[in-house]
Amino acid sequence: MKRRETIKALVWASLATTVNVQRARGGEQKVVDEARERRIKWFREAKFGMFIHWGLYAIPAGIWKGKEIPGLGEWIMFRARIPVKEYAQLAKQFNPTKFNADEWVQLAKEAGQRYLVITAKHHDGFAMYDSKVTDYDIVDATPFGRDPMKELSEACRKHGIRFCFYYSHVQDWHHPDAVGNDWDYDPSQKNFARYWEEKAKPQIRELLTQYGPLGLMWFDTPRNISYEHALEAVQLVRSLQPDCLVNGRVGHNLGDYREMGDNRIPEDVVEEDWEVPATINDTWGYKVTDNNWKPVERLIFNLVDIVSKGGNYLLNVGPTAEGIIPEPSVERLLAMGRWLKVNGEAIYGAGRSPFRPVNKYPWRCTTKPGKLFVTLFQWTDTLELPSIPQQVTRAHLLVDGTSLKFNQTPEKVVVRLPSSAPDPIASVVVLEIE
Ligand code: FHN
Repeated sequence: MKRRETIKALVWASLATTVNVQRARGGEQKVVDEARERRIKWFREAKFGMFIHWGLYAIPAGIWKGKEIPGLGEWIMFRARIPVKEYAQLAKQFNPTKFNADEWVQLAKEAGQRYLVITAKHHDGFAMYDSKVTDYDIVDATPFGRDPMKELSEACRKHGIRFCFYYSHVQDWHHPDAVGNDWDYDPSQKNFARYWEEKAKPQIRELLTQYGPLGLMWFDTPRNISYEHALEAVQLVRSLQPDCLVNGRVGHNLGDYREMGDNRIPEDVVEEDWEVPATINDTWGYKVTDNNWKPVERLIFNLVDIVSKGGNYLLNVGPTAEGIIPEPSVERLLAMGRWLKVNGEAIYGAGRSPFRPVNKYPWRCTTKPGKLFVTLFQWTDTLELPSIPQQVTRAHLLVDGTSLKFNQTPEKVVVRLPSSAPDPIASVVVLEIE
């Protein structure tokens, strides 16, 4: 067999059995890790999650002392160099009386999202849960006085959504020894190990022991964390919740899967397990001036594109200080959910496209044993696919099972399509193969 054919045969074979390896430090060592294989099963099936960035930054919502602060909403403390003492005053105003855990989780459910990751503590250092490690938390420092994480964890359990925490383990602009705040604290005087022992570790422990089983711990901005600290974070998770995944940004490739850059969808298939965190507008934390909402067509395309390349889509919402998820996000998520209700078979638990490079084609292909799901975003008379080594036995529309005529030659497969698109946004053609 020629080299190109061998590669192609391997690609098709990998659809049946994906060889998974654990990425170890530096990537030198590759071993199959059975425990990880078990842990990550749900994540491979889930494909679509809700990210929630919610914290004190939702109060200024991008405006400080009458001035719009450029950049991400949740970075306002850093961008405006707000002193710790001043920023901490926001807690006294934080009273999200419209917060309803059940409504948020129900929205995720209706959107077709299978897991929910929420900021327990972002870089501003404020704990959005009842922490005994500090009084700088939502229960002790705000008039609200409730623990929204408890309510969300219970709602998630009730609705069958995996509950997960985001925790900023390296940056903490409130703590004098953590990374990030050089306007209140002199970097040369910092002792990261002190922050790690007295805040980060005990808080990670709290999150792993107070909210029931977690789907994953989502760490962020590892910066120059030492190998030992990153390993300690992972070991803490492993010792307290062996089934809980750790995302790639814990540092030193020690996570269970790879985290892509924010809103960075790779050009082609990636053979590892991976996820892309993404925004619906531009910011993560609520920002009143950010109305750059992505159209639902783009969001659905992104979801299919990501799944066809082997990844998960973690799509963010930034609730207001009152506890409301902005309406433009709600509308879009509900539209995605409506699409998934009909076409979810092409997404949940689906595997990578055998047609590569993926970006060469206007459609996207996802796979299950014996089936290819081809999602078209522009409707045409015929769908032309490159050569498929197996015999195609049937082609039909996913929406209603209508059979489609097709012609298979060694070079290509041509499927004849009905005159109008079954779905105005994206329609799925199923090919059954031997
Ligand atoms: O700095 C954060 C940012 O605020 C946001 O939380 C994103 C989400 O992936 N992570 C960091 C930047 O990559």
